[in-house]
Amino acid sequence: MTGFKADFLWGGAVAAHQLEGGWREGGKGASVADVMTAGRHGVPREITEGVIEGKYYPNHEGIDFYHRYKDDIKLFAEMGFKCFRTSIAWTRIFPNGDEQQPNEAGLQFYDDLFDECLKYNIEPVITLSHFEMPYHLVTEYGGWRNRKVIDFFIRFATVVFERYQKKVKYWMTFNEINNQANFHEDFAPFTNSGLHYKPGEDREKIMYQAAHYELVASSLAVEAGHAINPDLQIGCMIAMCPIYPLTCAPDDMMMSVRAMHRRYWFTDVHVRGYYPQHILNYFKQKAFNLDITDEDKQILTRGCVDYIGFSYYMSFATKATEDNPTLDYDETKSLVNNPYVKASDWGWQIDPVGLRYSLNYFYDRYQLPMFIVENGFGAIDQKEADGTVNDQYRIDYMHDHIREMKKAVIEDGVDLMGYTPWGCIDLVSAGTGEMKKRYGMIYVDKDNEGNGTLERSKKKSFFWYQDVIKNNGNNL
Ligand code: P53
Repeated sequence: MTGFKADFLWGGAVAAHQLEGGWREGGKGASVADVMTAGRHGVPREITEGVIEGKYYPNHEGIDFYHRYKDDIKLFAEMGFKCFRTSIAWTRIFPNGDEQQPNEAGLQFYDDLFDECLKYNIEPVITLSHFEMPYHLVTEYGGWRNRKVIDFFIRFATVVFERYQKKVKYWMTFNEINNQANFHEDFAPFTNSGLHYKPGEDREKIMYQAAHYELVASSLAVEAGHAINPDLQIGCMIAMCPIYPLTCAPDDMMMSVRAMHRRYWFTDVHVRGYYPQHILNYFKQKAFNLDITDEDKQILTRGCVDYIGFSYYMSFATKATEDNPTLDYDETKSLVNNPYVKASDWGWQIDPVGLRYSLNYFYDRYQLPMFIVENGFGAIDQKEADGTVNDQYRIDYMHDHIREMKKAVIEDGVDLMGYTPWGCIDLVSAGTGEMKKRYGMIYVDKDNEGNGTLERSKKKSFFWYQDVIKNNGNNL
């Protein structure tokens, strides 16, 4: 191997709720993203009981991609994209989630969107559930804590697999399914699983139950997708933030292993079709008594994923402490700063070598093709007087990460399908709801309060990435 494959999937990634807007158009229902206000670094987004008048919900308008997608895809084509990763908003297809029949206007929207991509030979890469489940499923069913949601999801998945099987080959089931390992905070359980905890509930147990139903649903979706069209490639999607030991003290190393267990067992189930023993022991130790039936276990073996999609932004570090003799991992308490790397303005530790490490971690375990479906640098951009944005820091970030992924391919021999940097066009941040945490290579004129013309312009990184794609990464 001397470089990336000839058909390497260079592109960009977004999610429906972060850019489409049009939250009430074409019959769309409200999703979990539609009841989240804007926060900022250190100030969580508020999850409101329904949409409350007078509050600002940044996802309602997004960057108005719903109306502007043709112009935006034209810019992606100009950059040379081979693929474009987005999600299908479940609420455009089943506005409440529990209907029997899909909403034709929503289906038509994605037909048009995919046709527009294909016009430029851009392959759509589609996530089924990216932090945007119908809000109705939260209020009426309690989100993924309820087994019934599996059926609703499978109905949705089957409808879109059937409808788009000739237009979309690459799919993923649940975006960053393992974010909810951070169940002490409200954000991840709500966005992953529609879990709105009541005071006093056993958050951890409910999270594991919800994740189990999602893993069963993912497996059923993979099985259904392959039955509809065996050519479909259906992957999982894991938020990969490797957790290093702070030192080589044996207990720190073991703490890192235990932390990785707790954040990445999801991948084992997706790939191998069964739970790893350590997590079963943990369930027993905690006396969780989860609803995992023999039939579920059967289902899990039948829908193993075709590839591993993952996001990579940063690495974490952890250490053993005296008040934690059992080396138990708690994501809100167990992470420490890594003194060897710098962090972004939002505290995300920048670690390109960690991407090479992650590719090796996955490939050593699973030997499946991998797809880096998110990577990027959330930063504050300054528009110059002449309208340009000199985002050299973003170029540096991507350059360094692509260099490391190239080493993983050429020297370590991992099987890598593609690379789609996150937020190829500026969009609403998932974690904070801000606009000013920008990832794009295309600038969008809109601020945190929702003001701006929504006009698009090319940043310096636009031309840099165009060149990378043209050279299939050989120029780096
Ligand atoms: P924002 C946490 C850790 C890693 C990735 O994130 C994460 C999160 C959640 O914030 O999310 C993914 O916008 C996610 C995207 C998101 C992107 O990373 O918080 O799949 O929806 O926008 C970047 O800076």
